[in-house]
Amino acid sequence: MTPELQQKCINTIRFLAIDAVEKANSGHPGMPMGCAPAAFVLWSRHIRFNPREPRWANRDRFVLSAGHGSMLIYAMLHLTGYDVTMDDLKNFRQWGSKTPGHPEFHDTPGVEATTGPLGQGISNAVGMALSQKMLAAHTGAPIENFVYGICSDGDLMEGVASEACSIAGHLQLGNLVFLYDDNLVSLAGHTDVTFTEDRDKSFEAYGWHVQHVADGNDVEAIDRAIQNAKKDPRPSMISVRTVLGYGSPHKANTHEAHGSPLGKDEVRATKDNLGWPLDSAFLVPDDVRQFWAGRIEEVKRGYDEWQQKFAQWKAGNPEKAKLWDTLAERRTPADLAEQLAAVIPNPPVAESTRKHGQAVLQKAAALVPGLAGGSADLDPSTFTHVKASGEVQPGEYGGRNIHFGVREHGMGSIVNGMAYDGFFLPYSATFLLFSDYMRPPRLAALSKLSSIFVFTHDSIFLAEDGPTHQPVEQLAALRAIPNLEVWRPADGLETAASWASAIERRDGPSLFAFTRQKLQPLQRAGAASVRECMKGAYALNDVADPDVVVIATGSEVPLAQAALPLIDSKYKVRLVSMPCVERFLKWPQDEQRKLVPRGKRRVAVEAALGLDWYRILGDGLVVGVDRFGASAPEKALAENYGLTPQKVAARISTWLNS
Ligand SMILES: Cc1ncc(C[n+]2csc(CCOP(=O)(O)OP(=O)(O)O)c2C)c(N)n1
Repeated sequence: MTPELQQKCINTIRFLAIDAVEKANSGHPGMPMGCAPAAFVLWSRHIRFNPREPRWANRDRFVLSAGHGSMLIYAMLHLTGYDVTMDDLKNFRQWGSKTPGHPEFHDTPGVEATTGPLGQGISNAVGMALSQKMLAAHTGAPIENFVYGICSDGDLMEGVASEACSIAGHLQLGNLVFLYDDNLVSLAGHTDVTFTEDRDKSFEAYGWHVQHVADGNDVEAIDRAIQNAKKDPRPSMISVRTVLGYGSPHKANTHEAHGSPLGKDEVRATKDNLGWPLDSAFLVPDDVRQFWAGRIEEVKRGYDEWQQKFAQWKAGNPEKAKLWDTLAERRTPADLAEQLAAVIPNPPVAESTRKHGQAVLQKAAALVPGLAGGSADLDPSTFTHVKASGEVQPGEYGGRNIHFGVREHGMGSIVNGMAYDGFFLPYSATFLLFSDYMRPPRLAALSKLSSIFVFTHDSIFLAEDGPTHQPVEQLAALRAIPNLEVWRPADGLETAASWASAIERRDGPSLFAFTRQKLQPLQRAGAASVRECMKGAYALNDVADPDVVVIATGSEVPLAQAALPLIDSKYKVRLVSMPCVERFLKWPQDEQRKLVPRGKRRVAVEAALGLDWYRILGDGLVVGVDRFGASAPEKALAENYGLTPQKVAARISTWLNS
């Protein structure tokens, strides 16, 4: 390839980004302008892909952590033959387009992760790299790929990136290669006012291999660094000194090039400066197209060769091939829920739902080989360690217990990264209060990932540890996330239903709120069915034509059941257990009304802030917790917060009679 053609290829990327941002009249041109040479090197010499099969198992993954530079990846996907057309580029940031403002997993073939919240992409990439290491170790399949990415100053300033990169270094994820767009400029100005730590030392301390490229336009130097990175057994960070908005005579190296169109005059001046046809828009010169056509052919040959190798491996390893298919297709037994329910003691015993969760998880892991995860240094409290599985350790990826350390945010993002990758069904675990340190459930919900978030110690009734550890408003906040199913089971059967539902769910994440404290067994009329619990709500005592419906979840179901006989006897009370509000709200309206009839008085009992209950209660009563908790034994808390059977019954009766 001549130096002229190479330069043309690079400038094509720059001007596709510039023109799309200009046409949309919004977006971020500066990052793609600076990173175009790095992107060119990555896709023309390293990344192995198949545009016809974007989810090819052995593809190299690419994650644009600096998601604001989305036009960079859209331009690359267009040039490399993915189903991202020129019209799609022209529709950048428009309603229903394949080219939204920030990359979104389900919107664009070739986009591996939804990015934009800085720090997430690089942390997801750690999860993908771990997933591929584990896939290779579990199956022995010929996995030979890398997870590449580009991150920015903003990414590395975010704490979540430090958490995830620390784990990546510890676990020696040598299949992870990141380029750092080290342009010294962020959104509001130069980084000398915010970010002067020695990044090299930070990453070396994490156990990464660190290299520098002094000039972001030096294609050969970038190439050499990537080659070195691939040979090194550690994860790699290649710091590339780029110029934000490179080529723009008046805006390069200023934050003005970061997040707004260059403007008509500056676009012309930039075209003039870089020798690009002045009146062109969305230009891809013929020889540039030809070059990429050649590259597509080249990677196709690599794809064909690998597919052959893979087919041979499968033929020679029927057992492992079966495991591969089980993971790839996420096969689960048809009677999963029943098998999980069978591990619950019968007749039921007083137990915490975290402890029930432990028993269910052991069985689930035996039935679902892709189930893998761990806690943020809380296994002895969350009970989420799988005894029959090995540990994931540096250089050893054949286990399924992952030790995330005290890094909740990183854990959530790594779990999402594994879920994006799609082979393992990942779970995290910590205390419910620390969901405040861990917001990735939102991105999992947005991206329709099957991540599972286990939270224990789910109310003030964790007791003596006090209000810093006692969740109050967290359930309401989590239930406010669209497409997240929040399960708060009341006993072993509902716990089995929660796990079964989460494992079977294909269109979004699930979250569990398990108790620390033991719960009295529920009084169930007749044989209870796990499938009924999986619907998310059901009546525990079927009273025809009730005057009042009391809805409870988790630890407050046995409490409400104990309160029931103490409520003013002139009222007929139906008690509903609602382990998953979101599932109930998906029922057809007439079904909902059969369980919670229209015009009847309604009460919710839940040891949490009741904000979210008014969706169902209307002007009903919430018996909950509307202030911070306190450090005290469980009994004293129940007395002082009005959550004894007597006090709950008295409160409901007074309200009914008022
Ligand atoms: C978590 C998060 N906080 C804030 C933002 C808003 N934001 C977008 S880009 C950016 C910083 C841009 O600086 P840098 O990462 O260096 O990108 P560059 O300007 O070099 O493209 C900020 C603060 C965000 N996207 N995510």
